[in-house]
Amino acid sequence: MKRISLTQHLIEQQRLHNKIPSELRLLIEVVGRACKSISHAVGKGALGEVLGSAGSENVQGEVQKKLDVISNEILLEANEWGGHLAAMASEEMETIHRIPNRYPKGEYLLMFDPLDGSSNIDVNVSIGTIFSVLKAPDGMTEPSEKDFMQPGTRQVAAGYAVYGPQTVLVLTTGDGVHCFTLDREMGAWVLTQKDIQIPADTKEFAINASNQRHWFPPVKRYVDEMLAGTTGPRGKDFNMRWIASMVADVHRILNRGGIFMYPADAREPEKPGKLRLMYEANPMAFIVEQAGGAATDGNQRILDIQPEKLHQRVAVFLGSKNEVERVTSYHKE
Ligand code: AHM
Ligand code: MG
Repeated sequence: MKRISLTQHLIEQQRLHNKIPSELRLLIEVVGRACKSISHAVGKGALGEVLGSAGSENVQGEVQKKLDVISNEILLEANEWGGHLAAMASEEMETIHRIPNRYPKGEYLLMFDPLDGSSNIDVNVSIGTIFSVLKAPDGMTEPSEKDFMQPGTRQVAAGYAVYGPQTVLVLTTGDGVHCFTLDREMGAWVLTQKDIQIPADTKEFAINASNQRHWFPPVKRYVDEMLAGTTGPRGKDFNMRWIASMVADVHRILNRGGIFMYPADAREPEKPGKLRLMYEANPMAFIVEQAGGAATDGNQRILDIQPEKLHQRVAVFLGSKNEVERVTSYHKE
């Protein structure tokens, strides 16, 4: 098998479509390199003394794990000095991180969830990194939070890494979705799947069913109909999977279809859903749409949402197109 590295893939894409400016390529490669370091730290587990709580809370009041903090630092340090970024924002930091004055600045904005699936860190279940790239608005001088307030349609790249049995990097620059597997001996990302497509139909769904009593009627109806099996309105049996790491659930859906849901519910109407628009929903929606799937918040396309806050939460329905369209239509009835 001819091995194509991440660098070669990006350079060829750049030649073919003239779509990936060299600064963006550098940025993606730096994020890829940071993900290798995170993968290494994750892989050490107890031997690296990286498990357990860091004894701090993030801006959302969630207890930070040591690996949340380590991963955040790895991404910040890797991306500071390359000259390709104007600023970064992270799920783990209250405000944006400007590039220090000692380094040159570039025209991109990087957002990330450094370690998604925190509840799985200490139990050796797949976790990952999610990232999203925007262009800084024209004429921006000193970056501020409002420069990040761009809808997901403006993303120029998005991706995620999964630290699981294999470490993989899934990437889109708006030209399909491609997957790279980390060759641990060589320390290289090798292209292993090109142009991933999500089947439009599925018999598999993912939702945290422990929240069922809080769901709103459209979600209740949609899940009840699936659970009714062959004699119900859907006329077929559905299987359920919930890993509690969005990266791993989305990765399964990219590979064999399915629908992933983290709905808003009746508990905190002013805080829709659990997942964050900028670090989780937007990048995953971009990837899923590029793979032929769909992503909505129940009412509108996630990528069309105009963000208002850096840490804004949003309801998420994404995956196989026909299923996402169905549950979205139930919200509109
Ligand atoms: P995190 O970024 O703090 O890890 O939270 C996001 C995660 C997602 O990866 C996953 O889909 C969801 O939270 C799981 O939530 P729950 O604990 O309700 O199952
Ligand atoms: Mg997360």
